[in-house]
Amino acid sequence: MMRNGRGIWLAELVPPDPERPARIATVRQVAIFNEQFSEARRRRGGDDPEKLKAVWVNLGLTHPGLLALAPGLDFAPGDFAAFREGAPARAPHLLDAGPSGPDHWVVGRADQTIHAVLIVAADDVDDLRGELDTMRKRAARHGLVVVFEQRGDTLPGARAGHEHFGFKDGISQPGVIGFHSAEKENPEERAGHPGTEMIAAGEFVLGHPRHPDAGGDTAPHPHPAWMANGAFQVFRRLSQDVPGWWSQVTTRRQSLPEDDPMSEDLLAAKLVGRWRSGTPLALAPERDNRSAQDRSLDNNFDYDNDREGHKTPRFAHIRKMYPRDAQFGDDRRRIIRRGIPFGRPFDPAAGRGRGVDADRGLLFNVYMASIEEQFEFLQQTWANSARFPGNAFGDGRTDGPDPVIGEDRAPVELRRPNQPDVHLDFRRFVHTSGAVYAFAPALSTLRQLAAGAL
Ligand code: N7H
Repeated sequence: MMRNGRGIWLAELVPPDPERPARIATVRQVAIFNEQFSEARRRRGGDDPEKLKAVWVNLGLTHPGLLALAPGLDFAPGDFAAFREGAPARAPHLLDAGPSGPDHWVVGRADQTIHAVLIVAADDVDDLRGELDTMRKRAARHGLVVVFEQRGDTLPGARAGHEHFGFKDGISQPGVIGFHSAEKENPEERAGHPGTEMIAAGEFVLGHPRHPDAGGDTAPHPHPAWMANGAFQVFRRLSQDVPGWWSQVTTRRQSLPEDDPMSEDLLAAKLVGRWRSGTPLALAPERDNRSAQDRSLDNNFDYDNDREGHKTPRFAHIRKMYPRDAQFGDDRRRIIRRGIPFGRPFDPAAGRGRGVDADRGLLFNVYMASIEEQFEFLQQTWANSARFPGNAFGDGRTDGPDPVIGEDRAPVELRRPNQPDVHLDFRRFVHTSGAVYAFAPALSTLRQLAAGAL
């Protein structure tokens, strides 16, 4: 039976009766809609279909949040240390210190108790306002407090789909076995998405076999039955200093000899691993041949023929995050990224709130089966470490940390054929301004929680 305001609030979002529709979207509903949307857009020659609009609600619960709904809830046989301890306690492992330290966060600080992360996504701004209004009233009615609210938006006009530094985002996502269909000729690849590897569902949701490790083991992560089909969620509010980033690119370019052929654009692409348009350096190492490039091939590459990092540096953000090389066991490190920019684009001529006076960045929001083995590993062991992948390649070379999200003051080694290596120091222009670790339960579990049955 429902015991408190929180339980009643949850029951309004997710009625315990499975016959009654829930306000929380399932992954499958969203996937079907996205498929229809893409199809309609194709039919309209690339324009968004006006009639096809939706509002989606997603709910993640923190460790204290789950316990508030179901006191004494049993997590055995899992450990879930990162989730239990929470994001601020884990910050030192991730080198979130100084301006990125948890005391400065606007959300997720140790002195804020957060129970839930509610995401409301809509195609239409009035629909969004309407849904938020309903959500706020419902929360107030049941004595819930909105600790923090953050608006996120796709950037306007030609910047749509790009993040604030100007790079196209959301190009590479894992294919999920049993959810996406595989290519008939090559079942390891997602149908219609060349280069997109199919990964076992157990890497993203609990209760399913994992991607085989080096010894062939596919055992799912240990978890209690109520966690099956749920995913861990890492939310990070990452502030970006856009002018700082680009002025650094300019000054570092200027530190190279005048006759060096490296353009500022190429240097920026070397830091990310893709040109601003999204074209990967692996396929276009000298200049962005976007018009000649088939967009569907933007993911169809690996770094096997570029061991030295002459095309895509070994420190480049996308290479650090997904080395596309089985020897790193990266199939077990993938994450499903569902981020969106916050703040208005940097455009100082447009007046207040558009220049350095305003905060802007990425609402980094990702899903996975293990926070420690996926998000934290990527940040700590690959992004922050100057010695990855040199140490793993066994050539002992130190290439530098990830210059986008890695440790501040990243000294990186730029390697090019027939030229001496160039050593460049990069400050980090992304800082953490909030973080919450949550768990997004399956709908059936939310119904049980709402019924007070767990
Ligand atoms: Fe990254 N950026 O603009 O530089 N990211 N990222 N990221 N990121 C990616 O390939 C960026 C962050 C990953 O599959 C692209 O889809 C920025 C964190 C992963 O080849 C661009 C921030 C973590 C991938 C950026 C930021 C990751 C990826 C290319 C912070 C995890 C896929 C788009 C403000 C710890 C790699 C694409 C692959 C891609 C940027 C954060 C991880 C442009 C600005 C914290 C796994």
